[in-house]
Amino acid sequence: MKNLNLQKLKELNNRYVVNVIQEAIQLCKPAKVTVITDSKEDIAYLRDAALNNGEEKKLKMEGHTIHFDGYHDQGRDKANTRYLLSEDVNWGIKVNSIEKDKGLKEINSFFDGSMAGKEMLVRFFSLGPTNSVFSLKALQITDSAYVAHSEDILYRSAYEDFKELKGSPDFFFFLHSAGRLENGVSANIDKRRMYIDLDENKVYSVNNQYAGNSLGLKKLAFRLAIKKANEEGWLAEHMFIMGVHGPNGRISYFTGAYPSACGKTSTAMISGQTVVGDDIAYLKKIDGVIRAINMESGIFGIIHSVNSEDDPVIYQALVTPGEVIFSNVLINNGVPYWEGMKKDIPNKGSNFSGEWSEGKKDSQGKEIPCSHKNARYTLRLNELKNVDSKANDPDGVPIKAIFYGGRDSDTTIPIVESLTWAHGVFLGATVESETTAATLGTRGVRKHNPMANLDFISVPLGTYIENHLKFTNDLKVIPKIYATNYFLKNEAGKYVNEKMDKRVWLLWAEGRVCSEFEAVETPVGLIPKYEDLRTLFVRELNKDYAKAEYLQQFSLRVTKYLEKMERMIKIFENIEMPAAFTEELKAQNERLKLAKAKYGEETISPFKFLDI
Ligand code: SPV
Ligand code: MN
Repeated sequence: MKNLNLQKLKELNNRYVVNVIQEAIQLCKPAKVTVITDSKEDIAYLRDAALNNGEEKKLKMEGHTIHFDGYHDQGRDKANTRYLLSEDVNWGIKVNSIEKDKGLKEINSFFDGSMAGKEMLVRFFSLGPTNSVFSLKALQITDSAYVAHSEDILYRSAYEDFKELKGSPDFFFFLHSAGRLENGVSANIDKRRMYIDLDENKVYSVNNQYAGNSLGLKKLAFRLAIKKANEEGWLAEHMFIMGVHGPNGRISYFTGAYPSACGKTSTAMISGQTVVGDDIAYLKKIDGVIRAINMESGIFGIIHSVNSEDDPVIYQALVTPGEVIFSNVLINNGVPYWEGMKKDIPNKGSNFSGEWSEGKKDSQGKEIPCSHKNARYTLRLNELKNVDSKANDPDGVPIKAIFYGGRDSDTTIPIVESLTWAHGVFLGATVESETTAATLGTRGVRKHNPMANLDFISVPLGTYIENHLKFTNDLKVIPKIYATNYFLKNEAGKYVNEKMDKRVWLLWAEGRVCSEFEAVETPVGLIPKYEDLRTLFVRELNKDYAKAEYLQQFSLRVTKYLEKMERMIKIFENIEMPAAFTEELKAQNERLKLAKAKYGEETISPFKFLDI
């Protein structure tokens, strides 16, 4: 290590920091080690490093670059993401784990010499705004300048803040190596591993580049944060945070949890509203109010179907000079193209499969699209016109409502308000969603996904839900909870809503938290009145909203709901859950059974509940 780098480490005055770096150097054997501080020069160095080592290439537009992940490294690899555990655990959910010594031995053998001839980059970050009671500190070591650059866009640099640790080991540690590169992408995908040590707050990730696998600070840190939150009585959630703008300049802050690629970013980006964060929120109780921060400062978003009509704000940022990393899109003549951009797409260029031309097939004879379904953009939130003025507030924003949603084509209605907080926790805990391209594996399979957080829950499910149930103790204001479903289809297999309709659901909920609308009580919760939605459709979208549409969208598919309850009863039968949750499940099932007996129908019109 050069003197200057040593000096930068010395100034932190933290032997734990020095120890983990020394161990990583001994194991990975880099040709060079560079410590990156918060200085402009250091950050510029890193940006150039990604271009010099070929992980990123410049595009035509100023500040834009392209990065490709390997053909088989296009999403989170759940199977090879494991907890390092010293003993067997029963968390009530599928836990992917490996015996700690065995796992460490295996992954260390992959790390051994993995940085030979390469540069090791050392970076310091804050998860959340600096100088905030919410925030955590994180140390990232990587040989991928793309990873270090992405984290620069997505998180807050915090070398200076590490000095405030005053020598304590209270930070998360992430070691990553992309492994051997071939044409700029990780070559040994069969040896891709992401191992998480919850006891020591350390994560090891090797032979990969896709951000969900490689960036310690994203979903790997999230798993560590969930455990910490559960021990300390706060919440770390897979949630957006947004300012919802009601009439007369009123702003109510909402959070919302959705599985990957199921509408989380698109809700946070609904036009007329402001965004605080789109992926991971930390929630704490402060002076009797739930407040939340975005632990990130950028967006790693899905680019598929981003276009000037549906996502005007993001689209604008993607066609304006500024710091943007595109990944796994099509590049032709230095210009990025992707499916669903509503523009003419050239019939050749380079993409995640290498040189591409229309009609190119994979080894199974399947046509390779111009861009991957999980292709992404990485940009700073402050590149967006709709960033909320409190996005970096160390005190966070006060939360008035929480949304939960899944990709459910046949059962749950577009929006429902919970009867109580406990019922809302129940609604979140019973989210079901069809799998998407954000993770490797089959798409379109219905899966139970509590709080849209199944992939990341790092404590027993019962403990996690209990933590939610008791979160409102001592609160002055209890947020309302909503379950949404943007993906309901009719019998002909057609979506019953248009993309933009979610703006109406959002503004209805905003009215509700400000005591503006009445609601109709149904067995599954409180639903909007037709008249209110009709007013909102005109106000927000300038659209007529017919009774027939309301009827199609809000009729209670009671048989389908009962089938869902059967699935839930089966799942939760074998899980140790808090009594309050079990009661909610029982009560929900009873209410549905009663309604079915009373009306004797498969599907009950929402107007029927008006007369109760
Ligand atoms: C998600 O898959 O939930 C994402 C992208 O937000 S990543 O976790 O980075 O794969
Ligand atoms: Mn996510």
